[in-house]
Amino acid sequence: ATKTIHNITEGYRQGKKRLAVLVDPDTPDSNALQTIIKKANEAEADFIFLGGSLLVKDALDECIDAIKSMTNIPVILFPGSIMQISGKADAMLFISLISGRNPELLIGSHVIAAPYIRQAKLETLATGYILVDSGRQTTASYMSGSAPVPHNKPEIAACTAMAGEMLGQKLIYMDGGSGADNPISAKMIGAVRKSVDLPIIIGGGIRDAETAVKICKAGADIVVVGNASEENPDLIKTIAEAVHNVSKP
Ligand code: 1GP
Repeated sequence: ATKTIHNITEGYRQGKKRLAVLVDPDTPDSNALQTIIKKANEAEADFIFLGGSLLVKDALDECIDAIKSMTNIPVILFPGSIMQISGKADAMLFISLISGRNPELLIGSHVIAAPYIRQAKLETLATGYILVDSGRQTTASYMSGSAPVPHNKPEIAACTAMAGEMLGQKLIYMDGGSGADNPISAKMIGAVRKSVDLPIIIGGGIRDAETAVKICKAGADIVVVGNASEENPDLIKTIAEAVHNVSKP
């Protein structure tokens, strides 16, 4: 299956700016989940990313079933570990932590997961994942045991993304980590935008439309909003409209 990668790549080629709402499968109750998905529908959000660094698999399958019963928005797994794979999703970010030097997260986990993914007939989106220092230690940087790219070193991010593209990654995801104090700088996004011909996903600490627009204008193709969508689901619509407006003629 190659449906989702076509969707993302075509969007990028056409200069479309898109919003991914990040849902934590550990979302405490089904009311909270329902509200987020309802708002994502109303906002015409483009993707639901599903993941969290600490969840368990049963909760994941249930969560996908629940989401699928409420929306047609594609559900893309954003796995924090090999426990977070399910054939019920439309696709999965097959993440290589290229900012890190931890072999398990560059290739080890992928080898373990590969036969399972094949069996589940799950579409994989080869993603060069770059963690960026965002002012505080995030779950992602702690759990991955890797040093993030310093916030003020756009050239390191650019060279990392370039190497990712040369290695055959299809997407670049730069992440400040969930709950980042500072979203990734426009300067760093711009440097990466100039260095690769790939769709760029940006997330971490985006809490308002203004920031999302700035990030799109700097070169992001997909903006990911997690914490803010959970804390204030009404923001989903505001941010989606702002993001979509950037690409309207
Ligand atoms: C985290 O990119 C995501 O991996 C989103 O971060 O929860 O801060 O929006 P937030």
